[in-house]
Amino acid sequence: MLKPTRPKTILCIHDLSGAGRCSLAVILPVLAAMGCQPVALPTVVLSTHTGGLGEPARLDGAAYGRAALEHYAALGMAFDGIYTGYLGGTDQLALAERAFALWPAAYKIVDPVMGDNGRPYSTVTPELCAGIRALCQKADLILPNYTEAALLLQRDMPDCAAPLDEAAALALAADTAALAPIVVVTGLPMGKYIACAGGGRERFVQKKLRIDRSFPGTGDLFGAIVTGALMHGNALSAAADAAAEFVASSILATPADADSRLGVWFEPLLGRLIPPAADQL
Ligand code: PXL
Repeated sequence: MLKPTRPKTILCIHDLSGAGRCSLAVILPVLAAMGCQPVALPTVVLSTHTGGLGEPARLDGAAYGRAALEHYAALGMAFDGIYTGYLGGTDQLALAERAFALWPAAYKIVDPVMGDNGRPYSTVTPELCAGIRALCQKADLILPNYTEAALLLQRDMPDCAAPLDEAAALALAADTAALAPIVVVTGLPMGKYIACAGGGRERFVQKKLRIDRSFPGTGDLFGAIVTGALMHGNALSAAADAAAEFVASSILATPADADSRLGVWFEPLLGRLIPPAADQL
């Protein structure tokens, strides 16, 4: 019997939305299924995400998060990765900055959650946007969607209905990679395909047949799988391909009459993410 290796430990700094299948509610099960140990640091606890389910009940996590980080540091915990997402405000942004300072050797993944479909989220102020841009500059990998790439580059909001060609997708990824060593830009419209593009050390465009249904939380699903796959030593393009495939399968597994505000039905597919046991390789 081989001795088990310590699971990769990833500090996850995102909101916890109870209903609606996004952020930590998606990231924790995905990373655990992939054999990683996620450590949750909720930036804010919400009854639901903010995408069309009314005004959520809200518990601010900033003071809790500051104390939790100091506790983990006092315990001498080490993190292989730090993965940040929805931050809610500048107090929550400070949690991500503090974590980066406490664990400089961790692999840092920033999903600059700020908007979608050509519009910033209502909670995103110019100050928060500037802070998230600065956080990206401290990251190893950033995962903006098409809208967020434009926000990071201080460009006009994109027309998400106007198709990009491959050269434009690669150019956008390369421009965004000025902020961090590697980048994957997601949600790029390419005619009947939807694509993600890698920039920086790896350059690629991956197209998936477009499924014209939109759900909250698919960016979190994508980011969690990329994170888990990279932690296992996969190349970025392979990680992005696996993530895009799982997101597409989860959308297809969601009945057409399901309430799209509640996200994709990924739970029955989680088993696909479980790595083979070392003695079965
Ligand atoms: O998945 C993005 C996301 C995360 N967290 C919260 C959100 C959203 C998108 O709407 O509202 C709270």
